[in-house]
Amino acid sequence: MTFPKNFLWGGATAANQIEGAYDVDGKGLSVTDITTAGSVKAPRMLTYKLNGEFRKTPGIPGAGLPEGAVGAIDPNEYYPNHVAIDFYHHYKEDIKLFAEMGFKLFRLSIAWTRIFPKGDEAEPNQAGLDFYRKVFEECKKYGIEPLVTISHYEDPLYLSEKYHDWNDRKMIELYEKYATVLFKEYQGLVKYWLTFNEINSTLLMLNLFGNNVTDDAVYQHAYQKLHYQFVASARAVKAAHEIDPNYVVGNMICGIVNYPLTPDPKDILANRHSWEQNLYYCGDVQCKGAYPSFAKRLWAEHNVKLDITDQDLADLAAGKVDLYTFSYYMSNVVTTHDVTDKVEGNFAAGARNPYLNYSEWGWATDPTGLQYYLEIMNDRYQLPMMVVENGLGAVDKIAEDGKIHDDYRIDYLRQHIEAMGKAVDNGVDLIGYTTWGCIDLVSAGTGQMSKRYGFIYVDRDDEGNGSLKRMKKDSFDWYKQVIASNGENL
Ligand code: BGP
Repeated sequence: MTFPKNFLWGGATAANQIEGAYDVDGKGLSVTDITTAGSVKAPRMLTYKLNGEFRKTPGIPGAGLPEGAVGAIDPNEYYPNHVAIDFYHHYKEDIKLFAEMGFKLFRLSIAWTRIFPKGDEAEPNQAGLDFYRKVFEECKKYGIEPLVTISHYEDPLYLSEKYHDWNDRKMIELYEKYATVLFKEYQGLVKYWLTFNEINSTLLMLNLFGNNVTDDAVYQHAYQKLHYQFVASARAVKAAHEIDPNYVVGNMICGIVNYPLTPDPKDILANRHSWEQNLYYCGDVQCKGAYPSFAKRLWAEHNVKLDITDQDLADLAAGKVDLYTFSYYMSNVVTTHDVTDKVEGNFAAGARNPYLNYSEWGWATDPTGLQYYLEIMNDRYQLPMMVVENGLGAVDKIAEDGKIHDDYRIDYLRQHIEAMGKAVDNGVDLIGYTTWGCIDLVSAGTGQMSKRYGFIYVDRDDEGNGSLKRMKKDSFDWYKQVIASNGENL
């Protein structure tokens, strides 16, 4: 197993899950700033609290915010993202620790609301631009390349309410303007960009994870939102290439592998169709620059009629991504049969795969699925690839010797790195790997701090208590040795 010589090892985060300082230096409210902590079973991204009451969106993160949601911050409520791990004030210390592990790549996102607080101002907020400049300069000091997600589930709340979660083509130009500001501002400091985090989650949420949305209006919203995001993404790719031909711009897909539960041909076909809806639909548009032939079937199934112009189609063709990136945590099974053996958890529900073990949150550990996914997508798109999220969310305990012995995390990562190595040996053009939550952060799905992924422990609990002190876990030294040996010494 040999990883390419300049393989980009590193870690990944998102602004709203690490930065805190949610209202500092002119930042506006993001949709994530009004979400409170959820629970193991209730995916938080689908829930928000307004006037003391939990409400559910129609199945799409950020969708359906009612009038009055803007400014609905209850002083008596705990919002985990408001402080998070306070990366805003600890970034130097944190990047130094990443450098000590030997990171070549650090994935982070930019909070749109630091740059444009409401999302549609004429001029960007200078303090927001300055913050990310300082972060990128700090990375550069250590030879760490930033990998920047332009939008990671953190739309400006003002825009989300005004345009009903991307249900208006006006969002395209606002996003394009925001992205263009970034491409101009950080030229020379950033090379790798991702347009939208897990863009396909809009579709995944509809009928995976125990959601069984059948309402055509919800599909209409989901596909229209995606169309506007595809055009916004394509226009951003084009702008990036015009501003700097060296920019490498990728998509980002939530890479959940599905398997048929039985050899019943009906299950095999259902599984293929789930790949089409959940993975290929977004991947094809962003990598091939056009809608796939099965799109017509998907739209017809739910009477979806889309606002698509000829200019949109030209934009899609002109804005193909340079890089295919994805997150990978688990696999699921698909069946047309009734099942009794089910798994339940946060973002994981349905039939249980008897060959796999499940985490406390119901996520199946499946390294072979990662190899399978890499080989399929390499074949389909023939693009360089990066795994930009992967890891094990687990509760860590400080042992009597004052250390954190997270051998379970090391085991999980070792198996997945081995799987990537096998894919590389089979010819997959894999160029980078960033583990999710390289430093402990607020869980997106639950709002918990106790669902930890990091090599670096952060002293903060689910209620917001703790000193925010950073501590190296056992996995810290292990990952350092993995990077130093370019994946040989696992
Ligand atoms: C992905 C998101 C991340 C991250 C990760 C882990 O879907 O892109 O933001 O949070 O999942 O999920 P969780 O935080 O729910 O454990």
